[in-house]
Order: sequence, then structure tokens, then C-alpha cells
Amino acid sequence: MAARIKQINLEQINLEQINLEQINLEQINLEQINLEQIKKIKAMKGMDMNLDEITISRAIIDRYFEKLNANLDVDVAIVGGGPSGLVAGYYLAAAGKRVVMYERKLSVGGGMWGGGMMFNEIVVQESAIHILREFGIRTREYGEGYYTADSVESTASLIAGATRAGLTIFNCMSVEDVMMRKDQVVGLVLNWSPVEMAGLHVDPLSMKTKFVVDATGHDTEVVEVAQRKVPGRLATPSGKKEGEKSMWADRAESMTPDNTREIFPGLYVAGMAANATFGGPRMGPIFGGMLLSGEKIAQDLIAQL
Ligand code: 48H
Repeated sequence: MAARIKQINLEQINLEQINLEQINLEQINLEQINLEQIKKIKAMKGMDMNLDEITISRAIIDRYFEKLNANLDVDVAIVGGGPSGLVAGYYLAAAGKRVVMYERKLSVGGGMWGGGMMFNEIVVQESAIHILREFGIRTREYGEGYYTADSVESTASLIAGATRAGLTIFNCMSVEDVMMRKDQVVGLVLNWSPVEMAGLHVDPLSMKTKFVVDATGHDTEVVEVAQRKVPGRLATPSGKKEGEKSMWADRAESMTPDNTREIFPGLYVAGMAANATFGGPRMGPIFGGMLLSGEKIAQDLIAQL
């Protein structure tokens, strides 16, 4: 027994942590005391360190500002965290580009979580299946050329894949304007979404980027801003946003990648925003076009960077 007690390094014991009143010496069998086991039990119960609230706060503040500072001047800024933006962000980050995403909502993923009418399955056609596979998303063939995937698994995997590849996402942040130099979009104007929602008069901050991708979905918010600032000068037949047309899945899906392109120097459109800008129809809950659009914009920008 004496030999075992010698193994205990008394210097490592913090006596202040020991509540002597709770110790019943008669119950303690010293032969059974194994300090390693005690350490493991304490770690399992979260008792292995003294947690300090101020350190926790400092850790969050320091790490957040590191991220914010590191993303004030980047290669590509993606506005909107739906499927097209996430896929674009993934390929750009995987190619080593400095890419950041701003998403208004607390949760990233846009309109993919809800599948069709909240039936949480999505349909993806053969031509885009390679993208789901790239993210490790499981699919099942439904009919010839049609595949289904669980929309929650799909959305969560796009987010995980993109962030792990190096995409930095700022959620709860809204893009309210663009920064321009002569005839070129060169950055974004940012504010907290809660500021926007509460209608508070708080001035924004700005960031610089070589390219902006409007992936804001049906609302095409960045294109709307550009249209107000440089009226009639968008790269569409009318010079303005053409507007989204009614449901026609087949046509919409084939048009989406073609519509994914530059709309004004420095400003690109992807996903549903591309169709709404160039007057394409909507397609409902088939997501191949969104994924292919994200892949295409990434390829285009990688070639230019
Ligand atoms: C920050 C913003 C801002 C802003 C908007 O709608 P999304 O999912 O976008 P896509 O194009 O990747 O996917 C479209 C798809 O989900 C869809 O709706 C389909 C296929 N519809 C077919 C049909 O027929 O209806 O995501 C856009 C994201 C959202 O999360 C917005 O919150 C966000 O952009 N957003 N973020 N600043 N100014 N505006």
C-alpha cells in the first residue's frame, strides 16, 4: 500500500478543490486509488479544468475578429448561402482561392432544406450527380436519369464540405450595397441582418474583392442594387433585370448554367439569381441546375484569378 501512495504526486493535487467534509476516509480503499482513472473520470465529467467565462468570451471575440480581418480583401465574395453559392464556394476554396460568403439568415443553406413543399427530399438529374458525389451525399435512383437525396443530408453536407475546403461564411450578415470604382464592382457593403430587420439607422462596413457573385436566389438582391446604381447597363438584352418566368423545369434547368455569367464588370450571377436576371423560368425542387451553376461560376472565376 505504501508503494502505491508513493505514486501519487502530491504537488499535482489542488487541495483547494478537495472538499474534506465530503471525504469519508473509512470508505476509501487506498489500494484501489488510481490517479489516471481519476483524471479520466474528471475529464468525462468536465471537471478537469476550471472554466472561465471571460476566457470563453475572449476566445470567441479574438477568433471572430481574426476571421473578419482576414476577409476584408479577397478574391471572390459570394452573396447568399444557398446551394449554388455553397458549391461555388467549395470549388473556389478547394482551388486555393480566398473566398468569403455572406448569408443574411442564421442558418446557411437557402431553399434546399425544405425539398419540395417541405417534403424533405430533393431531385437531381444525372448531369449533376457528380457534384453530390463530390460532397459524399447519398443518392437513390428513382427513374431513368432522376435521383433523389435527403435534403437535410444534402444541405448539411454542402455546408460542411465548403467550409472544410476553406470557404469562410459570415451568417447573420446582409449585403446592402456594392462598392464601385468607375465601371467596376470592387466590393460589398455589409451590415448585420438584425440591424436591417430592426430598421436601425446604423452605418455599414465595406470589404474589397476581385469578383462578386450574386447567389441570392429569386430576389437577386445584388443585381437589384447594381440596377439602381447603374440604370440600364446590365449585360441583359434590355440592360435591366429581365425577371424570372413561370415554371418550366426542363427549360429552366438547361438555361441555368448558360445564364451563370457576368452581368456587370466584377459582378456575376449564379443559381436562381442567374435565371431571374436573364429571364429564365423557375424549375421547382430539382436542384441539378443550382449545383451546376455553382460549379460553372467557380470554373469561370478560377480561370480568371
Ligand atoms: C446576404 C442574402 C441576401 C443579402 C438573399 O434561394 P437560395 O437557395 O439560392 P440558390 O439560387 O442557390 O438556390 C435556389 C433554390 O434554393 C430555389 O429556390 C429553387 C431551386 N427554386 C425553384 C423554384 O421554382 O422555386 O439561397 C439564397 C440565399 C438565402 O439563404 C438568402 O437568405 C440569402 O441568399 N440572401 N444574404 N445578403 N442581401 N439576399
